[in-house]
Amino acid sequence: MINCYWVNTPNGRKVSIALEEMGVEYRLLTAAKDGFDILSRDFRRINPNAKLPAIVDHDPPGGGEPFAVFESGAILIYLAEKTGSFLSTDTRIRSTQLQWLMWQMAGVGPMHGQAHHFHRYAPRPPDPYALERYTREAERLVYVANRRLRESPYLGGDEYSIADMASWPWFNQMNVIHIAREDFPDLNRWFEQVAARPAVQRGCPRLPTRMLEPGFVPLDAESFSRGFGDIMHRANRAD
Ligand SMILES: N[C@@H](CCC(=O)N[C@@H](CS)C(=O)NCC(=O)O)C(=O)O
Repeated sequence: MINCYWVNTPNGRKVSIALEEMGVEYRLLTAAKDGFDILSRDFRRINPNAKLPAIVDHDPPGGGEPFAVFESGAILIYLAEKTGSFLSTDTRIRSTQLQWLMWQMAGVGPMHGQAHHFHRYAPRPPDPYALERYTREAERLVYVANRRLRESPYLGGDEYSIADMASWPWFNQMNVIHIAREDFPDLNRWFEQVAARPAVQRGCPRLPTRMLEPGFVPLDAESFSRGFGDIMHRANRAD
């Protein structure tokens, strides 16, 4: 049994999609339903970075104590290796799949994440330079993906892999940052193909329309502080 500490965001959905694809027995735990606090010392024993997602495998390969994994990319690799699926054992293919996974983790995630932040949550009016910088960089990465998917069925090559699971949830929400997926036909072809997979539909249930629409989301002072402000920073500075 794997406990998955989860939040319904693109990083969270990568892992729920992977768990569904790989047929692993798991339990999704959310802060609201299960009462954990990512800013607590207890949670930092699972994820020292105090973020979601994170997993605890109660039946790790080789046995022994339950094993915790944080960072969505590391979780995808761990699950792929545990189940022997969606990550090739051929050196070249595996490297290509990992290159596109790392590209997502180091590029698409942070850049689209910051673009989402400035479009949705930054105290208004957002800094125009920050808004432009992150939106343009996010868009540049979409061009890179579109070109890649013109020459290759999937991001990691001929086979669907954890590289696709990592990028798909982010490309599902691009209109929030005013990038229309329909303007990128090769990316769109791949997107629809992945969207049709039953495991993807189970791991990423249809999102409420408000999550897919552009627009500022006002947060009350406490939610803002816990997510982005003083409460979050104070908790992360504490021993
Ligand atoms: N690089 C990390 C990013 C983790 C991250 O920033 N998670 C966000 C959600 S996407 C988070 O935990 N935010 C605080 C919260 O949701 O309460 C990963 O891919 O796992």
